[in-house]
Amino acid sequence: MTTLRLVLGDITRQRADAIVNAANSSLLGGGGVDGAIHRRGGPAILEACRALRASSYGRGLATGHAVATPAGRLDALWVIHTVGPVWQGPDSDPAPLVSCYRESLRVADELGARTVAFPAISTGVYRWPMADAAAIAVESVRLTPTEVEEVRFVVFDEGAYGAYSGVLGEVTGG
Ligand code: AR6
Repeated sequence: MTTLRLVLGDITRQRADAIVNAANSSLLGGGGVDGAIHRRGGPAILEACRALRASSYGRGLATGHAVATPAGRLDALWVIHTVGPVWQGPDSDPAPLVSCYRESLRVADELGARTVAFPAISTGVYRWPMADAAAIAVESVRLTPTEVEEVRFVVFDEGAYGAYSGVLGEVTGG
């Protein structure tokens, strides 16, 4: 049974076995969560990402996929990098965003991670509307079989907190 929690705050301040990064295909950093993770985690994360690009991920990480690196100086063992889809308007296919959550949990299971912190993937630079992304995030985690004991959704502002708490309330009936 996986417990779902909601936290308002900076994901780079979280203590968890794994922290999920809203990365891009290059795996070489960016803004938002990605920039914050690399800044606070230090150069070990980028070194590990470069090693991935030099080996199994020569063409980068595809949208909806996930891969882990060590977490450097973060209060975590691993960073799980995943690439969300860019919002293309109301006809956007949610499947790649669902896949980010499913694949991140699959990688977490491979690592033996029991606590995993997720940001609101795709809702920043990639512009996915928060209410829709929150529903997809919660539903995807709820429907993914996993050994992870705690999934923590870490959101950055009150609007996102409201969107997630609405969906989590519906899910738990509370
Ligand atoms: N802690 C928690 N949430 C945060 C933090 C933080 N420190 N910083 C931002 N957010 P984004 P994306 C929220 O843009 O949309 C990067 O350049 C933010 O308010 O980080 O998947 C990558 O390299 C938003 O709700 O991710 C890619 O190129 C959410 O996290 C691209 O952005 C996600 O915003 C990925 O875009």
